[in-house]
Amino acid sequence: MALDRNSSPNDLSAFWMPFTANRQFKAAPRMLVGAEGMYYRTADGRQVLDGTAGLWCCNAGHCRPKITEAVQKQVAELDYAPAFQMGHPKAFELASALRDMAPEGMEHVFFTNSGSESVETALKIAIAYHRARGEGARTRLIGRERGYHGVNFGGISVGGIGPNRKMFGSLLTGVDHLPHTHLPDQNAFTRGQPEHGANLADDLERLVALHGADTIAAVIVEPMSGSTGVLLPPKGYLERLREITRKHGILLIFDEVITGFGRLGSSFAAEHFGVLPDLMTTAKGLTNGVIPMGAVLTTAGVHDAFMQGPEHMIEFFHGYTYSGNPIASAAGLATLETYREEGLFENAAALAPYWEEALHSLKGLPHVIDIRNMGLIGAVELEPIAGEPTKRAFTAFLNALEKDLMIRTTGDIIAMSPPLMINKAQIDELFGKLTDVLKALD
Ligand code: PXG
Repeated sequence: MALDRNSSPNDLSAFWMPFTANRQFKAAPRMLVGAEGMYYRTADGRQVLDGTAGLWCCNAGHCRPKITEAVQKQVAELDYAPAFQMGHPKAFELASALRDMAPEGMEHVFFTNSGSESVETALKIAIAYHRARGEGARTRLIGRERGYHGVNFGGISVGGIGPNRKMFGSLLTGVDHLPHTHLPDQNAFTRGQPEHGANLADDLERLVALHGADTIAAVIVEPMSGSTGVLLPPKGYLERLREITRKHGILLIFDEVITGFGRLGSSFAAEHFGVLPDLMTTAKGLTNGVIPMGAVLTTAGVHDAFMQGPEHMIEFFHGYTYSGNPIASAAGLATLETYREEGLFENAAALAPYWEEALHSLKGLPHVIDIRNMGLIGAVELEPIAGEPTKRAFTAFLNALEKDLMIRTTGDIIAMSPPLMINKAQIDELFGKLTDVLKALD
């Protein structure tokens, strides 16, 4: 009998799985074999409600016809075109479409293949930008504690998650960090942006005094931290960061890999919060997760600084074999069309209050020490089991899956970010199941 690799691989040992407890997984595998709309299908035929849009990326839901057809058509028409010194129309079309949906002032788009690559690209643009303008001493990068900027060396250097950094040597030099903005004592159970903590942005003045503004290239932050447990910017915080960076000629990079493409009910967090950075990193929802792709958006000022010297010369010595790949570009165009045609960002904005209400109804359940939300994002922080951090939330994740609900956990925080096509009945289904899971937790 032919082996059905779609439902049951016969050997799990070769695949070293990313960010996974490999031994635990392989002892009790959790396989997804299909998906449609809001639901995954498991190998044993169950329909699992997707509470996380895959990994925060399938914002339009799963196997959406327009995106599927665009990919199928493109792969048969132009499979690949060299990314360097050659072009193909769809990459230009997608860049224009992105510019059009981005906040006013974002003018140019550099394509990558992931959020991590977008971060590396943005950091390199920032350093090279200053050098191109004759300020080559501006090489320092400033990130933030608990920040997540992917897993490459630049990203983990500016990132602030201990376990993602500590095994990997000395990282980039010349990096410093702002304090994180998670203040549970003052802000627990806040709906939306917390009141306290804007002053934490002033720490940037301390770093400027310490290092000298003329050595600092850029500050990179997630406007809302996702993977570190849904940490919202305190009211006034991002505005303050913008003010201080502008004052000192430091570029501000918003890492919008999670917050981009409707997650907060707006195209991007920059628009949502009314703060315009100099660069924005994106990925994930750009292609609905269907084909790997990322993009860095920049202002005209940043881009134009590179457009000098002889015209036959390459202006920026950076790029990837798959930058603007035709199939990814086709997927991106169809994804943006799907968002627009179905009004998915508007749906996210319209449902956000209902989502908030349902989420905060979990207050008072066992072990729940904080709840945070914005747009279609929610987090439930659990009291860790003494001496066994992460175990309580991981158990909740496993138990939720038993009840046909997929959530994400980071530390002892449950994070949820459903596809933006979710409806009220599915929000009820999600929080109904999660309530049962939390009530039964030890
Ligand atoms: N920046 C941010 C803000 C991210 O959230 C990346 C960069 C890196 O993207 P890539 O495409 O290289 O993975 C991310 C990725 C989770 C989770 O469950 C979050 C991410 C990835 C996987 C899981 O929190 N964020």
